Amino acid sequence: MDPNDISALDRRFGIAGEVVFKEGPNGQGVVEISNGLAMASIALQGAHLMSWAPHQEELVVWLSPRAKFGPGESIRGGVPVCWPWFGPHPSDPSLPAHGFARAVPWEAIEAQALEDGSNRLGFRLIRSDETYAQWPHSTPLELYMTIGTALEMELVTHNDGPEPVTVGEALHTYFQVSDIRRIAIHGLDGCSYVDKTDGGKLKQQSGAVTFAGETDRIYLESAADCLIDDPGLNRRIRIAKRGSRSTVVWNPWAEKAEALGDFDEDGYLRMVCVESANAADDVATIMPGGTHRLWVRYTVEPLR
Ligand code: TA6
Repeated sequence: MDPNDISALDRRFGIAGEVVFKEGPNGQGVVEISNGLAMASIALQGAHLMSWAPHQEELVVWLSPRAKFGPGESIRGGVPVCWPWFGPHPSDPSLPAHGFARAVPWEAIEAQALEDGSNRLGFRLIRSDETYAQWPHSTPLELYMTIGTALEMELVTHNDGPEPVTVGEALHTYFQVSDIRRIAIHGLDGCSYVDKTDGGKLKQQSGAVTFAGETDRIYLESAADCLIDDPGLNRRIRIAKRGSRSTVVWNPWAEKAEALGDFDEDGYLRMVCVESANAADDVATIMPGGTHRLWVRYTVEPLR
């Protein structure tokens, strides 16, 4: 099936009244989900979840109103898939930061209505000569999402090649918050982290993470749930994960957000990235014939 034939995709995978494949504002393929539990939208490029909210809840995943769309563009916000490396390429600075997965087309491979009223969708990255030139390994990549009162995502890497491969990856999730200056992130107390705003120095977290300026940290050996406590929205976002040994926390603050050019006015105040990753020394090595799964579940609770 032509992955760009939106009407054919909708005939094959659409679920009447719940899951619709359609053309987005810039002609790119999008999937819109609205079931009895939640809403979500997904760009086919990068299998990029752009928004999610359980019904009666403020948006949980933040998308910049100035996000750019189009072939090769990375969408500011949502859940960019960073793969098969995280951050700059380890040896070739000419290659795109965070890998190519978020910038290339993916194909829909599954759409289901589950008994609990949620929808499960599956996508597979479409390989090309260009991506093989950057990554000459046979490593099929799939992303599965379950859209309900929780959002579950699972990034699945298969190693179909004859040699072990080492993958850096992240679900680079932008969470919507009332005001970055008022939130606190729990679950990282005592973890070592690489401080990318201080020359990559290794430091140790003490207590909750709070924000008063540009923050860009890779927490190592961090497996516990993270909690984003947001008094402004009177909610706690719980981030549970498996298959991820590092957690990245990022807010660009005003100057960097302005320089990036796709944040709206003061947009940096309304987002925080908490990324479930395998980055820095925590990269994942997959043996021939093996499979690596990075799984997350996001839920929203009232702030006690
Ligand atoms: O995950 C944090 C980070 O690596 C930051 O250093 C910043 O570069 C951010 O990702 C956004 O990167 P992008 O390539 O999406 O602009």
